[in-house]
Amino acid sequence: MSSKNNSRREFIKTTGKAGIALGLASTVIPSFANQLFKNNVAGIPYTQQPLPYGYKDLEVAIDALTMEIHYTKHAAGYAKNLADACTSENVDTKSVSLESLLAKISKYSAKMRNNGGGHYNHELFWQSMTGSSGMKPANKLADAITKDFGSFDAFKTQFTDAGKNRFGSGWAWLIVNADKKLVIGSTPNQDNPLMDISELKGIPLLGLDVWEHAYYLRYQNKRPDYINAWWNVVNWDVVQKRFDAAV
Ligand code: MN3
Repeated sequence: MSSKNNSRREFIKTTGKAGIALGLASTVIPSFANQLFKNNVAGIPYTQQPLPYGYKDLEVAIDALTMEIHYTKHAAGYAKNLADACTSENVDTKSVSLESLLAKISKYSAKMRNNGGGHYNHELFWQSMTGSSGMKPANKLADAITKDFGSFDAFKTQFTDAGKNRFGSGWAWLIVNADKKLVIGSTPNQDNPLMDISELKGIPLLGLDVWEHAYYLRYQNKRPDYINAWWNVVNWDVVQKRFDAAV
């Protein structure tokens, strides 16, 4: 066969790959969400789940009264309003995962956006904390943190800054982006990186609530003190599982 044909074949192969790469850019969030399920990381259910610890168990970082009000009032409110929005906007919660709903949130109401995000973010937040304080990342996640941020301390500083500098209410995030890299960022209000309207896009591994309701009773205006204490209650086993599923 002539080399001309071969090079044409090469060309088709290459442009074909480029096309797939371009396609991935727009569908990366739903496929990442599906990836989580494939790897047996459970999606976040539409209903509020029991806390994996008691209200008092995170005292080293968050006081029991804040935990109780946060879980039974704020977060419960998001779950209830999400259920209402799903009813009025005809979302079949048995066939549509919360992750894929969030990936198309621009098609729904502001109520769905605020409460779908609010519910998802809080469920992830509760899961990502533990009463066994002082854990650290291990294995592949520890390696990736060192690779993408330089060191664990550099990562912590960058994440802490993302939370400190989020103006008003919102969340700081560690995510895996479309290139399977670890990225730190923040979102306003109850938005999150799964949402198609979010500037920061990827699979959330770890999220920190920096709304005042999350810390005001103990820390008042001192958000950085809350963030510094919060590092002691991060459940790195959970973050590791989400990382393993996302890459
Ligand atoms: Mn909150």
